[in-house]
Amino acid sequence: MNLLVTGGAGFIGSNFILYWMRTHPEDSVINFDKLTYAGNLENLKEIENLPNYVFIHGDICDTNAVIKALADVDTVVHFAAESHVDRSILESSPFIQTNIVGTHVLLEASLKAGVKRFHHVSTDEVFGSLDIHDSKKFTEATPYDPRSPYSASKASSDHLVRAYYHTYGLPMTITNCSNNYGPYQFPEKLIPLAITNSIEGKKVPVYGDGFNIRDWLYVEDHCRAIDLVLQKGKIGETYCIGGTDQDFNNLTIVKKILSFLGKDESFIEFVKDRPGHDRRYAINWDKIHKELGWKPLHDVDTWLMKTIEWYKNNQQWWRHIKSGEYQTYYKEQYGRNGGKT
Ligand code: NAD
Ligand code: TDX
Repeated sequence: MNLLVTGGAGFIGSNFILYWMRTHPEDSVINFDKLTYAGNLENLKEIENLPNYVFIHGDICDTNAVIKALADVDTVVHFAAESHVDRSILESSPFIQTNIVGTHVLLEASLKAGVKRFHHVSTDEVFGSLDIHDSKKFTEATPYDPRSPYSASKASSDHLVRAYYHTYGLPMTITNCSNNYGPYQFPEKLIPLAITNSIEGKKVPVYGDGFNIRDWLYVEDHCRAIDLVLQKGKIGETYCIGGTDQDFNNLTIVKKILSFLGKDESFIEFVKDRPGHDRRYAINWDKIHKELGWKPLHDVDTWLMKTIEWYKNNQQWWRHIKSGEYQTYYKEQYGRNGGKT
């Protein structure tokens, strides 16, 4: 396969490229990335000199650059996005631009280039919020009900991808997955923020009462799922991908991290809640399990410990990030006093 991976310098995209080069060494990969604050070519050091890997510094909103990049491509795997909910609340325009307009540019160009597969990476957040006392889970049939500028922009992109399939026959697949965690995740998201703050001896900010629930998916399990969808998934279909069978609220996840790092609960700091904070996400991943044989390789504790080990062993990677522009964002998001309640 000749793949174009958009957003390949970000967290999931770079894990996906590293995974792909390892498991499909005969394939070629073009990484097309704008290198926003979230893009980091450091993540790809170990493969950057391979003859079948090329990096293109480009914006998915730039039609000419996208058309040029697609010249010999048969498969597009679309990760590029603005991905952080809190940033979408502070300023939504880049989310509309990249996630909606950028996806549209990519769809048009992919259709014209005649790609054999357009795989769109989306999120469970498009389905809205479940009740914490409910046992219901999101499935491929759950109606869309996005509630943040981020999830609304991702929902729009999903609708566009489906429209290009139904109207023009673009051969697409979509995956809607839950919260990812693992190596190379930017320390603005809960798990890497909690791990790195704890290592630094800082408090971990927990929004609201900490009872919000997320479904946690280890990034390598996610990459394996996308691989299966590309190899065996049905054109036009959507697959939900989740990482757990059981609900874990944010407090439980943070307490696990603190305990694995030998810290006590005094490191938890309850801060002002996120506006419109979705209460619970939970994924029923029966379809991808039954149809494609996918399941997570390990449980959350095992993957969480592996993730913590990675952050302990790669401090230069995240300390460098946390010493830059990140500090301005952190102050704006958490306030001078840490946004305490
Ligand atoms: P990320 O923020 O770590 O990386 C995004 C990457 O996209 C960066 O490398 C950035 O430079 C690039 N990018 C941004 N705008 C671009 C543009 N206009 N043109 C080209 N490149 C651009 O994101 P992530 O966490 O790796 O998420 C990847 C995808 O997976 C996103 O589509 C996101 O919505 C989806 N997703 C993420 C999660 C999660 O938990 N992280 C869960 C579900 C779905
Ligand atoms: O400091 C924090 N304190 C806190 O309590 C942060 C950053 C988050 N939280 C809470 C909010 C959520 O309930 O933790 C939970 C997880 O938050 P994030 O890591 O910001 O992820 P979330 O908002 O759930 O969205 C993530 O999963 C779905 C990704 O950022 C999205 O890109 C993806 O689509």
